[in-house]
Amino acid sequence: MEIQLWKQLLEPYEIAVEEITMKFQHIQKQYRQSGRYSPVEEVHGRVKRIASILDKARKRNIPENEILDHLQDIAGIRIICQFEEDIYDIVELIKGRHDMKVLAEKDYVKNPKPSGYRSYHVIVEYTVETISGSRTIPVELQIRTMAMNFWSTIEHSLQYKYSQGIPDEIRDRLNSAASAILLLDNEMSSIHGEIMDAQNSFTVRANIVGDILNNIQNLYGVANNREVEKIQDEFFVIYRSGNMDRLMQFNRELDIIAEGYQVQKVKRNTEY
Ligand code: 0O2
Repeated sequence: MEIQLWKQLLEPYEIAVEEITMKFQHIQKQYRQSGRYSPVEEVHGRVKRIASILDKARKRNIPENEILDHLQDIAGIRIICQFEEDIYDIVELIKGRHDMKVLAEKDYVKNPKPSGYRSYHVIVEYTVETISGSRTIPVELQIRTMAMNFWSTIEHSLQYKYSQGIPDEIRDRLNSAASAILLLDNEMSSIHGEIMDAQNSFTVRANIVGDILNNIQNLYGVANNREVEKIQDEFFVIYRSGNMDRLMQFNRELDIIAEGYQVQKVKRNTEY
């Protein structure tokens, strides 16, 4: 099949990868904007390269004209999270969506592959609108922790390097690295609550500071400069004190002042 034709056939997969990646980025943004911990830490997407598609099809004896019917990971999304628990929250989140239907799932977290590979795979059916109409295609979502991702990225590149098979000595080291990763994930899970509390209070604080700075900036256009400078100085004193209650109280008072001038926070700063 010509490369040009392949490119055309892969267009719906490109659209699906772009859309789903963006949707998960929005989920992360929504969590963070509302000051909540996001189970989604990072999202990456890719369409399998034509050479890899042909390679996989050849290994499985799939005729070229049937490849798209048999390969379910041509469109792939990787969702990275911090804790093993997050993986299962994300799986539930996927199952609750109306824009994707779960076709299959494989839990390599609870049942690791003999290689030591751990990750949760969900195959969903997803519909995209193209200029030639709707196309429903499978998309593979791989959900894993940062630690699992680290291991599998290294192991994957070694698979490429040693196309005839990873030497035993390196395989042994990969196995002990896999055990260390498992231990790391378990350790992190055991202090899950502590870490989440710290991250949540960081996000809440960042949102409040963002709101205050926004209000101060907006007040500069309408209020007396001396008055705004006074507010700003007061803010810096409270900010440096690190007292969260005072910061929240100051934010509420400033909201009332800004409301008086009708310049109340136009835009919340969501950066973190
Ligand atoms: P790429 O380059 O990432 O796209 P099979 O591939 O035959 O084992 P199946 O049914 O295609 O099985 O799906 P499975 O087992 O769920 O694995 C699909 C994808 O998971 C692989 O795609 C890898 O991305 C990842 N994966 C599975 N096993 C391993 C492993 O042992 N090590 C690493 N690093 N990744 C793994 P591709 O097409 O193999 O590769």
